[in-house]
Amino acid sequence: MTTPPAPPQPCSLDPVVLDGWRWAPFLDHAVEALQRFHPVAYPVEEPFLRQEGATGSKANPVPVTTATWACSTDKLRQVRAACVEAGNAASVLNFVINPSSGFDLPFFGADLVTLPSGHLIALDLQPALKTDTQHTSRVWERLMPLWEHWQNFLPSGGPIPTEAEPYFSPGFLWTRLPLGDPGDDLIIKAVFPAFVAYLDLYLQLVREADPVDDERRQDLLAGQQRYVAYRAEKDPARGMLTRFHGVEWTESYIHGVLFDL
Ligand code: DBV
Repeated sequence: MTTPPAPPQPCSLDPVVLDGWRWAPFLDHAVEALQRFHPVAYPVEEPFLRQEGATGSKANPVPVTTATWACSTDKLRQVRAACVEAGNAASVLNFVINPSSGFDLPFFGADLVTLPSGHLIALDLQPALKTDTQHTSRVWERLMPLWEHWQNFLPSGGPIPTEAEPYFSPGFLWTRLPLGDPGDDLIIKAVFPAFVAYLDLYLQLVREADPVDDERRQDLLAGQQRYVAYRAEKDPARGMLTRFHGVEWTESYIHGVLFDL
């Protein structure tokens, strides 16, 4: 007797396919660039791999999909992309690389957000230990030329909350762009190449990173935990995700998947 083959299980490495999703080239690039690090699946429960919802009005509902891609590698504890497509209401890629605390590495963070009010772009190599020059100076010295080059093409996004200050680098690329012209063009000509350049530098740092001793690991872990707790507590997407998918799903997603250290 032969048992029928089990249906394929959804997996965090499955490609994210979202109709009309404007950030697809960014995630495709990142997934491709990660291949040489031999990514393995990162456990994500099924309701968070893909979740459908709705926004808009009863008379005019807009379908919403939120999908997750995630992996880990020997030096990266969790690499994850939160992907939201809701037609004219929202299109988002929030992409964070969480290094293992056994390596002296920053976080990679990208928040690429399109709302009816415009695009909001945040890109950074964020420190776990901002006041520790051993942790920051090697990174910032290579990051600042990229920031100086690419921020030039993009208007500043304006002030960020002072309480967020400990979690940003001086190379924080931050802009708000209008929908349509010239925003869409700047996404192709400046935001995409900046994303590629920041990720390139990050992955170069990953290649170069050597294991740290146990005392250093404890310090890095403490810094990472502060950062992740801050991001979970202040997640600017909480309101949007709650409208789309409800409070219970959203809180589990934020604490159990997106910021889970
Ligand atoms: N932001 C997230 C996650 C998102 C997400 C997990 C799943 O951390 C989306 C989606 N960010 C998102 C949305 C908004 C923002 C705003 C939907 C708009 C919220 C709104 O206007 O209703 C950078 N993101 C922001 C803001 C900042 C950041 C400073 C503006 C906040 C405000 O105006 O109140 N997010 C912040 C940051 C990183 C990041 C520095 C890392 C690079 O990911």
